[in-house]
Amino acid sequence: MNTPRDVATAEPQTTTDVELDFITLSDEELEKPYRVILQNDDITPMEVVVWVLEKIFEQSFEQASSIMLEAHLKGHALVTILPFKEANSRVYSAQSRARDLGFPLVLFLEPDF
Ligand code: TYC
Repeated sequence: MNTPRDVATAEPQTTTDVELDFITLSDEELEKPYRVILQNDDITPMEVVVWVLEKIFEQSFEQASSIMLEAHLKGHALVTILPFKEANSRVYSAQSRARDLGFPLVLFLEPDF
């Protein structure tokens, strides 16, 4: 039997395998337009999604609410279309803001070409 002391000093019983995919984009691809897609989840509050869209994607409250509702109802929604670097940086900022508040909001990119 483990005493509490044994438990506290035991090695972790689980391991985590992380898979990373790296993609390389040419200069030409970096200039091309990418769709920023908002993904629904069951946890992030609606008002947090709207706030993130307003702050990071400079959407009006009406636009942000409509995009959030479309994602909520259909699973995902188009937020905006931007060149790769700008799109990627906004996705990073939006997800960071959501993480800071403790929510798992996800946005992703799709080539629009
Ligand atoms: N489905 C979430 C809820 O009911 C709200 C939500 C909407 C979350 C859109 C993410 O992209 C999203 N609280």
